[in-house]
Amino acid sequence: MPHPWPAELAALRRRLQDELGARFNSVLANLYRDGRDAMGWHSDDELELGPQPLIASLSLGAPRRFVLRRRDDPARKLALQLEPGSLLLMGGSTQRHWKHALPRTARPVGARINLTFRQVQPHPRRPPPAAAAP
Ligand SMILES: O=C(O)CCC(=O)C(=O)O
Repeated sequence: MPHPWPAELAALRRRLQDELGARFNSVLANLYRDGRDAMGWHSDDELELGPQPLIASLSLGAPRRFVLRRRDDPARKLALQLEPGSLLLMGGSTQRHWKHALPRTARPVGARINLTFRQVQPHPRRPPPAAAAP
């Protein structure tokens, strides 16, 4: 259920839009209370995000490790430490080719909030079905 933009989030959105020259009409907030809260492997590849979504991911609170792995070769991995105040941009075909996750950690870590700004298309078009062979 969509909510109106609170003033603080609206201000952040304006700043991101100005800096990045992009539009965002939704923000998803994740709260990780401690190292036991985590996000499993996934791609943000929902139809309503379009084929090449730009996702602007702002980290607040405790630093956490963020990992990516290729969908076609899961042994190919990248790891980033997301520091408080950092902005991670995922654009182009990142979601098509990579999955990402925020793993659990046994280290004692405090709470973290992650805000991901996205542009959701209200009436996404499905790609046309592949043409049948003659
Ligand atoms: O908390 C993070 O940095 C990851 C969040 C995430 O993967 C998502 O919202 O899709």
